[in-house]
Amino acid sequence: MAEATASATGEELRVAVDGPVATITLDRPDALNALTVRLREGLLRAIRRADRDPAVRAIVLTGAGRAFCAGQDLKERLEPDAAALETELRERYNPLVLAMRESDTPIVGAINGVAAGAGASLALACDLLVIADGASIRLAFGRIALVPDSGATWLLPRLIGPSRAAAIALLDEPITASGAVDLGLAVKAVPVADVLAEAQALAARLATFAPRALALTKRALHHAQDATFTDTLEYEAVIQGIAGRTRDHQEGIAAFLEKRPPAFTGD
Ligand code: LHQ
Repeated sequence: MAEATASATGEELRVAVDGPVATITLDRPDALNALTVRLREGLLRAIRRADRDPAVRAIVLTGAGRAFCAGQDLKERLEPDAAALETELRERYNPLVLAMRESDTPIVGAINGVAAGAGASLALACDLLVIADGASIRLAFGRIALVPDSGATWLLPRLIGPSRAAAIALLDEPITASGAVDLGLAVKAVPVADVLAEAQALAARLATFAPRALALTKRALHHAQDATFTDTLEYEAVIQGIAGRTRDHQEGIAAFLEKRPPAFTGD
């Protein structure tokens, strides 16, 4: 496994690439991987870099230690030069969750422990989640008199339905691991010792599919959330045309007819 440790450059995260899977680990375990300016900027760079790398076909996002991510580093908020919340969101959080949503490379969240505040938003912005049995997803904004942000007010109602999202957001109810599976937020809940390996296995499975088709599928699913049925049919026609012109589509048909597994190259 090739390990590139970004902490040498002060990014407070680690990136390890194993074949087609890049694992990004938030690495401030003593502060439950709370997000500093440095960590947010490092994470944005790491996601963009992995997404641009044609050898990387799936990304896993996880946290070091007992938490996934406790959201904004609240101590940093007390520093005299801390930016206004709206500036922080516009300049640092929003680009991060947008990069995750717009990443052509699918992102699997390995939710190893608590995901709170903006950490919950990061979890919601992943394409697939595997969650550890004792972990939880908590909006956690109520306790500090803030509002769910970083996409949570858009993502949560679409992922689990508006009335359940309202109950969770207004009452600041934690979503347990089994709750996350029941709500359809997580693919599975597993013992904490297995969560990273399970997420990496899921990522490796994603990596066997044609990357262009996966990227287009992700785009189509996102597009459909705001489109009419008629618009969606047209969008599907357009992107199916694009997918149909790839070499990987030809390879898929050839492999089917030759009764062998396809070897997709991304072309
Ligand atoms: C932390 C943090 C933390 C610093 C634990 N910061 N140190 C906000 C503003 C700006 C713009 C954008 O939008 C946002 C979005 C947000 O993310 S707001 C929400 C921020 N996050 C929170 O409010 C969660 C705060 N943390 C907690 O509620 C608890 O720590 C949870 C429920 C996550 C875990 O509880 P415990 O397992 O009991 O752990 P703990 O509370 O004892 O924390 C362990 C250590 O981690 C502790 O440090 P210490 O030196 O005492 O051992 C905490 O101070 C530190 N830590 N979260 N966000």
